[in-house]
Amino acid sequence: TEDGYDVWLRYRPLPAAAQARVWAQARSLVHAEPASPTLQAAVAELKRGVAGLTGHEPKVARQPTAGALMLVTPATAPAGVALPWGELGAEGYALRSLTLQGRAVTLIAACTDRGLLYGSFAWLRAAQTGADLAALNQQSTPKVALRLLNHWDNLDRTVERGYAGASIWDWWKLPDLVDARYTDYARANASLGVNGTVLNNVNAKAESLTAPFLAKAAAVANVLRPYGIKVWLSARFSAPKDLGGLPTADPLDPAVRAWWKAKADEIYRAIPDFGGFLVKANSEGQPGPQDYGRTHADGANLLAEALRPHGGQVMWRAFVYAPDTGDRAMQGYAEFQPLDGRFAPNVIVQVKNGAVDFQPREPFHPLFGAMPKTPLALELQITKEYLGFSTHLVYLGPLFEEVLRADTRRQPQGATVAQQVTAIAGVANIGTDRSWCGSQFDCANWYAFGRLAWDADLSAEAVAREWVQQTFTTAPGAVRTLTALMATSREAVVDYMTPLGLHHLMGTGHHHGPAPWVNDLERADWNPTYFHRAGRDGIGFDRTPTGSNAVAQYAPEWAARLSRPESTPEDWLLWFHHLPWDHRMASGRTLWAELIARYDRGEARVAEMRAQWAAVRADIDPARHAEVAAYLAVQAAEARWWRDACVAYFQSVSGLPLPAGTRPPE
Ligand code: GCW
Repeated sequence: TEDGYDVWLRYRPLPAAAQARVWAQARSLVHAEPASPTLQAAVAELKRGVAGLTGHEPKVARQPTAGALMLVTPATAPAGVALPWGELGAEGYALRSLTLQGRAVTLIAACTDRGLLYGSFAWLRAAQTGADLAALNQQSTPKVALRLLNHWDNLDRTVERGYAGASIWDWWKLPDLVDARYTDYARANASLGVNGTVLNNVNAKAESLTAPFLAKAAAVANVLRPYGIKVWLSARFSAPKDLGGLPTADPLDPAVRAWWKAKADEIYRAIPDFGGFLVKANSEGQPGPQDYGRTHADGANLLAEALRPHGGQVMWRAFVYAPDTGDRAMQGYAEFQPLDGRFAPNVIVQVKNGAVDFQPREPFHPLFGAMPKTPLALELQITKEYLGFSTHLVYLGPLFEEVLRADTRRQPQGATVAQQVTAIAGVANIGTDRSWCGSQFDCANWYAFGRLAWDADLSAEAVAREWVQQTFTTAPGAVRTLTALMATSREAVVDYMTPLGLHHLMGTGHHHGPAPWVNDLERADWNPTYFHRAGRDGIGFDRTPTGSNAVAQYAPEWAARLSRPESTPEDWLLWFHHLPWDHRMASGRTLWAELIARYDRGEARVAEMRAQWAAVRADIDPARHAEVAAYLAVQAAEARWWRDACVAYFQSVSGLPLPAGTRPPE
């Protein structure tokens, strides 16, 4: 049956001609003996992949025969073959077709077995996406060193903002029972180059650092290790009090420092290659160094000191906002930018892509490029907390691409967000659901996260295409249609939820569905009315010098551009400006008419997506086709709900008539 469990590693039989082409290049496998666990994983994947795609399993051979696939490192590469070893580093790989003693062979070459594993997955991807396997000449090295999933998984197996069932980490049965699913999780991540995973929620319980849980985490780490994935844990800042019985968790207290050192030593005894801690501190009620009058740097450096002898790192989150201190979008920058230069070398400050919270569209966070002395991580959300959960089909590749390529105009001149980060983290959308992510298409978001974290120069559209080819079909017409469907899906959700720079209009707490009218929450900066500020006079959040002046947190060139509506990208308009309803838009419409046109366009796009999905029916297995069709029906109803609720509400505020021809909201 096709239930999605195999994600993009399905390896179903290719069309006959393609089968022959693949088999011709993979008749045997040649590799070093004895093979490390990582090399064994690579060889096993190649056997499994080729067998699935062609019906023939390649045999392992000692000497290359014609059509051999050879996994080689500098120590085992055939003499006389020039390979770019110096450029490959610890993770990169090269794929080369060449003739060796008169025999056509393919080299998968890397400096390490991990590189060979990534190269093997790349070869399998090439085989499924129609590359000319007889003339391969590819090379790839990741530019961002740390590529992590962040699980917001609780120890009771609930998942914060999870829409795909329970946590896959079965803490009750671990460490003695190790679910085979962990291996498939590792394979899927390794196929993308994900090299770390934080197992537990940033809203962390101190228990995750107790001996029993460390033993459980160690068992998971043992499964993930051959696949090049390090285990990290979220740490609760008050753990020395909660677990250690100390009277304080003050980062400058010697007993607190000693406690963390001992804890780090204990962790590394259980998990020798432990990655480090992820920390949410003094944010949404979590404990932190400010509880003791200390700074984020004091707190991060405390943990960094404990991890440093072991080579571990701290990812310290910059997602902070306190009630009633002005513009919520400004607080991350305000608290962190002045600390640039004060963090220990093994601290990375982890910054969400935008300054508010994982909205369908946000301008890039002003901290990118603004802390030149501090390594930064980009945090993306793969789970769709604010984008319709797992029922709405929204391909996030374009959102990730948009932020990775955003030009911050900071030194070095013209640097993009991708060029300024040393780590990329994605809040996972994985659970016990058979399809892993709550819907078939949500797996594309896990896939796109990993692929773009490895190589931010890939286009979101190319990534969508290769995902479709591996996941659904290689039939060219269907591939084109589905790639197009995915490409427009993110713009659709922006249009039917929060067009033109609007943000945080979602229902309180759960964040599903429209609630732009809510204005009575206990904290002002949680209210949708706080964000849209609509009234008779107009709509939008003034973040220019006449308002909160958040624009001043950006590079001078951006600050100047964003201070004026004429030079602000229209997609960000109401994020930065409060404008009258009759403000003239690029289309020639008034702002009021444009807003409604965007909501209409979003609703119409979902109708098109349904038609596109219906058109590929013959190329998709019935079970998955029916499932996606049912989800799209829900999305169509909810897009209409969003459009109608927002149009009706904003009309009640603006008091303006609907433009001629507009469907009245129900
Ligand atoms: O997006 C918000 C979520 C919280 C989350 C928080 C954070 C883990 O609504 O559920 O908590 O952000 O990123 O810390």
